[in-house]
Amino acid sequence: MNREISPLQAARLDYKPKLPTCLKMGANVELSEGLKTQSIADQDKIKALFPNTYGLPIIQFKNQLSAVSKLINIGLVLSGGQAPGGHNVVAGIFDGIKSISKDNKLYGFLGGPGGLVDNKYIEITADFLQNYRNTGGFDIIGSGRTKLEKPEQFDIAAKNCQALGINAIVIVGGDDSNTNACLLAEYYLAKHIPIQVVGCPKTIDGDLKNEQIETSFGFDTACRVYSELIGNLMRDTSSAKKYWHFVKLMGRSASHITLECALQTHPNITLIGEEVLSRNLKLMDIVNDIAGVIAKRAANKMDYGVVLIPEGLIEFIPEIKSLIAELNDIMANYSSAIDGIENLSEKFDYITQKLTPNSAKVYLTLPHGIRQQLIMDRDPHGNVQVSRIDTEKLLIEMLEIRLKAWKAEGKYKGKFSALNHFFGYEGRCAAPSNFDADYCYGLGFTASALVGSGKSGYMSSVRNLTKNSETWTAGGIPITMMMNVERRHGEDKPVIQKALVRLDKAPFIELMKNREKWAIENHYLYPGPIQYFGPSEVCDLVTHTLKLEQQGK
Ligand code: FBP
Repeated sequence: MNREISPLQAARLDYKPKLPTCLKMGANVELSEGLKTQSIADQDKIKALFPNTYGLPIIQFKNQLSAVSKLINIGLVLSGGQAPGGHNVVAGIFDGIKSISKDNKLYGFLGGPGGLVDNKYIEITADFLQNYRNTGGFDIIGSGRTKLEKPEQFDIAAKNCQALGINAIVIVGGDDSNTNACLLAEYYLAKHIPIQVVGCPKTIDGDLKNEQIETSFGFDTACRVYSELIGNLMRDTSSAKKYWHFVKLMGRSASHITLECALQTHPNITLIGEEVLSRNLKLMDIVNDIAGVIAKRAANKMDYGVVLIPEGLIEFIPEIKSLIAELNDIMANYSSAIDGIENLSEKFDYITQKLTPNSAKVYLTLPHGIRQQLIMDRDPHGNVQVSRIDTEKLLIEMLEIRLKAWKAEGKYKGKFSALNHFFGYEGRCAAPSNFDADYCYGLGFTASALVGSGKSGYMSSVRNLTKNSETWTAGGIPITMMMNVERRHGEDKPVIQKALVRLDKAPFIELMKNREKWAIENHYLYPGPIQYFGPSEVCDLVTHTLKLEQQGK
């Protein structure tokens, strides 16, 4: 292919990702199997729903076996939001199966889980893959958010796979997609359909992790990209000293990205959704807290600063959480009536009448723009699309009113000029850091080794990540082990438990220790761009979150 690439792209194509030692000679591995496992909660219910995949042992790879050629054809699906490193998962799977037999094949289903059902695929060959190694994005085969959870879809997928001679599906996705991977594995085992299913932990949000999965891939790179940009804003604002920058950061539910970026850059204010919920803060409390810091800095002649806001904040504010839950029901039951109302005020009136008095009051206090954003289409999982809600603008609007009032009362003597930003999509497809490049390649290779060992219902796992990659370990974690039962859209569903920010754990405690100091003085840190070569190139420079969480383990 004759195409123009940048010097950095060329250098990254040549980068050789590191593998855990146990995989260096290939994906034909000897296994060490642990004891039977159980789900984190609701054991009886999960066991009943997953009779064939419940209780499987944790697997750790040991030594390499002598080369045994096995026929493995894998069908790959990239599911959900993009995360840096996805292409290296593909490369790891490809190199892994080829290390078992050069005749093995990798097929990529196009556009996410939908491609598996619609039978849209390509064969991934060495030449084709060559241009994607160590690059960001999921553009190699595309991604999508179609839910794969119905037996009819499972049957069609099996038919499509069998026509291609595929004997295993690897699903690269977040908590919901891996839950569905396990449903698929269970279904095929129950029906004696000879297709294994293995998952890979992906999401920049960092909320697919637990005792066994140390981090999801993409979190490292995305946080580094955002932190570079936040550092740049800090330099700018401490030069001109005239703007408050309100930065909303991706992370649909959990605030891990915001917390990590705060630890990397030391902003003046960091909001953490999970803390808002636990302190039962109202929107007005949050506004008052921020206004307090702005007033204090103004008293020190610092009419500038940086505020970090997780995009999921709005859903953690108790009064808005209840409002959203009611709106979800209204949207589900009356969507065509609502769509039919053209006049916006009439639309708001119609919705307000259907809300409980408390929620109606909250809804009516919100600016029109936010009211409208709260009734936009839900994603295929029924979630509000928080990346499309301008929480940062809402806070600025409310602060302008509050600070004006405080000025009139003589409580604030400053000038408030605010700019809003949203850092989300900019970080999801960056070329993976060395950490993500290595981690993802290892996850893909591990997925091949799990398939080669005949396993199904497992998530690929590479551990010991705070150490040098030479000492990383690899294996598989039974997906049922991460599950509990949750109420989703009025039904009890088995799901992988989402990892929210824990207020009793080291990363949040680290923020708390420094919060006051960072608010009033300037302790800005400028991490700069991701370094693929040079002082921070070594992959054992991991995120603060991972380092702090793994400390003492
Ligand atoms: P995943 O959970 O699928 O990894 O997606 C994460 C995410 O990037 C969120 O941070 C964000 O809210 C959402 O995707 C945006 O979704 P979309 O790409 O559909 O706009």
